[in-house]
Amino acid sequence: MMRGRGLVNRLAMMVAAMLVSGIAAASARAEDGYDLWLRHAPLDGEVLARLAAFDGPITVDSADPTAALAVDELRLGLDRLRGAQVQPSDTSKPAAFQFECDHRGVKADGAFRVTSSSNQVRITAGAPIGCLYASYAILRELGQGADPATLALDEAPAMPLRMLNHWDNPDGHVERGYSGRSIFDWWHLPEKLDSRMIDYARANASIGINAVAVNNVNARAFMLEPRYIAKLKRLADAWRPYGIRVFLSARFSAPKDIGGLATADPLDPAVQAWWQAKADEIFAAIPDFGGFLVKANSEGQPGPQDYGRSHADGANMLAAALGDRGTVIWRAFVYQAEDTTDRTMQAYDEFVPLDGRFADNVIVQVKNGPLDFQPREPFHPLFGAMPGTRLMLEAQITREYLGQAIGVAYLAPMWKEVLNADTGRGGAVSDIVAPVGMAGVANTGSDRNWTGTHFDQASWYAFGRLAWNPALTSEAIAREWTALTFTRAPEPLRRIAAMMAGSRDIVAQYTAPLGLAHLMGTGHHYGPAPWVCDLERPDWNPCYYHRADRQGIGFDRTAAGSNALAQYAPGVAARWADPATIDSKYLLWFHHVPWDRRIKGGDTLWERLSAEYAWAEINLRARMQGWEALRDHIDAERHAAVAADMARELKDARWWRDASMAYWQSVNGLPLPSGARPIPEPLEAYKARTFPEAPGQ
Ligand code: GCV
Repeated sequence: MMRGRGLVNRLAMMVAAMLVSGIAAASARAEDGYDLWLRHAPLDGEVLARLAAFDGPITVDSADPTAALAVDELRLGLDRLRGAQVQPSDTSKPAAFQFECDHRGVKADGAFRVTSSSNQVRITAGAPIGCLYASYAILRELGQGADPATLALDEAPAMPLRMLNHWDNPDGHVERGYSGRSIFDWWHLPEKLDSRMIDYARANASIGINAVAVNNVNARAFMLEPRYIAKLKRLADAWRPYGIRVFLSARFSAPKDIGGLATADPLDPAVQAWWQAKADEIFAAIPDFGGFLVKANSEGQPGPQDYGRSHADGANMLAAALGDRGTVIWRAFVYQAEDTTDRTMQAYDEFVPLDGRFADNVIVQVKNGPLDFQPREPFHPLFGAMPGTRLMLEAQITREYLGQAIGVAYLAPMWKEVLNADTGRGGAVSDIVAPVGMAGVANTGSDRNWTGTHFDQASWYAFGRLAWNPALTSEAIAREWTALTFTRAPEPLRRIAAMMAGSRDIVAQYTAPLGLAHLMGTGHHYGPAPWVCDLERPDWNPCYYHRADRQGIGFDRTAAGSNALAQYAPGVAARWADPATIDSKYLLWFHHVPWDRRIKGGDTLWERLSAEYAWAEINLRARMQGWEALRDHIDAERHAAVAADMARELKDARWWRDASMAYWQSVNGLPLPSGARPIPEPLEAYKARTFPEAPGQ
């Protein structure tokens, strides 16, 4: 009896202590991924002991709401890191964490400095947002096991605009979304604000994201109506303390669609007045409104060319309406149905002649490659080719063409590939976009873990970290994210980060080997369909891109073909001009190569193509075994979820290989290379597969 009562009392005391510390929910909560990289798993051992000396209060010199959040976030994070050992801070002691959020010596753009001594951490920032970023940075360091007594950070964001673009529709469907429904509850706004909106803002602020375009670039004009402005205002007010400005995707024809005008011609004074009044109305509700994101004259969207005007005419008209209050982000993702010699060349052809003609508050947003977020593309030739225009990089975090939240594809290596690419025209892509910014097409949704798979959180994280500092390596970011999200134990951490590092290459290997592109299913973009050749627009057909015939495969973009190579600086073009020397990952992007041509490494093209698929399968199996070996280091719920993701990816990779090889064989008439696994089903069986249930369409 006595012993039993003693145990009950001890348990009661533990529960009380947990409630005091505010961690009850955290420790009781299953690891379902909702907390992202902000779970702040309790420290132990020596690292925890080092934190004990920092038991004085947290002080701040500012009454600003963002400064208050900096304190709250740090306190919450420290409490969680201290786990069951947390004590209320000793207010008789000097400050353990001292914030100065209005420090003249630090820039006000979010920069901060952190210095520390044996029992005190001092944070200085030029503005409260710098203090908030510093809180997250301190927690990031401590969460990786850093010694609080030796913290020394001096950081500033490399890019002014660090933005997420949501392709979320007002009805809750997300275009190219694979993680549930939209996180935005337009139905209940503005009266009700879902608490997820705050968690979303925290997650974004913790990685430095400072702008969000809330709606699809395939925009609905009614989102500019007063009732939507009221909804947007509620979001803007909620996110302001986290340093996040809202942007709206604007439909160019809105003056006609909802404004009662007969035209949306950007040179028409009535149209100009309509946008001016609209901008004034939005700024009256949301003084720090970011501006408009516009997809114009692309894939059926309206635009200035409908009136014989240029992209610059359209963008500048909107820019004048915003004035110095906001920014127009004008997308360079354009291609016309009529001009189909080589779709990858159209943006360059349309935009380069407009260089220098965009207003100062216009940014042209350029996808990483010239086609469309394929698993692998060379960098977009517009980077470096428009020195008189502010260009920002558009990346896709959601995996439209990279497996759609199935399996693992960590995308930082892909973005680093483009950021590091030397344009041959005065710097790397990162040099060109760093003064402006980077946008990522969001992969968030209503799924409990936000992103469909646990590992897809890593790409969201990495996107923010790279926009903050493009010099970070994808490996370092993977290690950081793994420590915060899964485990700090060095060996499992090393193995997980290594798995992540090669994951995108594996997807490219089985969906787009050797520089092939756009081989996926029509509409939903899921799975292989290289056989599709008869869609109404030539440049929507996989055949248009792979150009496979009896002799060979690949798109000739040399001078003998479309000459897209000439859009690159001569030094860059020279690197890719010769099929014998080009990096094989771009071989079939730039060259049409005979099936029997011996390529780098000695195999024939046909043998090598077959081998790429086989290697992908081997890599995926090895990764599954590697994950299985980590079972004891990962909580059961997330371990099982990831194992299931990996199994599905292996199945899909085998399908990609079988269906693709069956089709290539039907074109080239060659036997399978020796040693290749037989193809289990006839080509017709692969062609017959349909996926009406595929999400994101
Ligand atoms: C939002 C690709 C996608 C479209 C997307 C478009 C774009 O074509 O498949 O869903 O539309 O890119 O970036 O505008």
